[in-house]
Amino acid sequence: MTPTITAFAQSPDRGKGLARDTRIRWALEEVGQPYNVRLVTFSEMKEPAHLALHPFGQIPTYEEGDLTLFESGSIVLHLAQRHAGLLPIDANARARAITWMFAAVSSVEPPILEFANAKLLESDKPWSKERLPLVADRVRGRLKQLSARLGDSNWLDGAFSAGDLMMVHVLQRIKPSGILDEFPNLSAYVARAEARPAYKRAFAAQLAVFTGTPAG
Ligand code: GTB
Repeated sequence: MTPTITAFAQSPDRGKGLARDTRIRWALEEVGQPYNVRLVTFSEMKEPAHLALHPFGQIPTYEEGDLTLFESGSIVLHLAQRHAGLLPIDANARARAITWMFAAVSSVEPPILEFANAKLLESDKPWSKERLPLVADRVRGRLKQLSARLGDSNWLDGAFSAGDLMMVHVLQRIKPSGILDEFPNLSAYVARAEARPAYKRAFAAQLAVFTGTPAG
């Protein structure tokens, strides 16, 4: 059964691939699964039909037969567990790859989101100029640790995995700030992932929603 995901009808990032449906599209492309997309407006997301799928009225959601999921990490894990290509076979290596998925959403994404929100929602506040450097330094602190762990490896633990997919998508959100470039091995890591054909297909598909032209 072809799954259906939800995505922004009009993504605020104007097709830059930063909204979380891109993670799901990318995972689906990596495992070679076709999918349908239902586009939702901001007001539709808050209506009962969508709230039945997503308790917080957000995208993305995932529907496959009688299974409905929300939370991008859980959806990517579901795909990685059911299809080959995103998790190692070896049980310990698999557990480590899943650990990196959790690290992405619970250790790296929070300071990056704090920074994004500080820029987007607080820049008009009188204390913003003083606070933003502190928030940026918290991002740097976490990226420094991640950079040290990655070292000169291509991926976080052996072959590319769902852990890398989640981590790269989290890191992309901080790219426009220039902070990622302060860590050349992390910039190269993100660029390596963006060069994957599956990522390119996912990016093109979400961009096509914004431009209104079908992807390649
Ligand atoms: N923890 C959830 C998950 O991982 O799935 C978070 C889901 C989430 O934050 N969804 C956002 C949403 O639906 C879209 S992705 N927001 C609408 C709302 O809450 O009303 C977050 C996002 C939004 C915009 C940009 N951007 O413009 O760059 C990037 C990412």
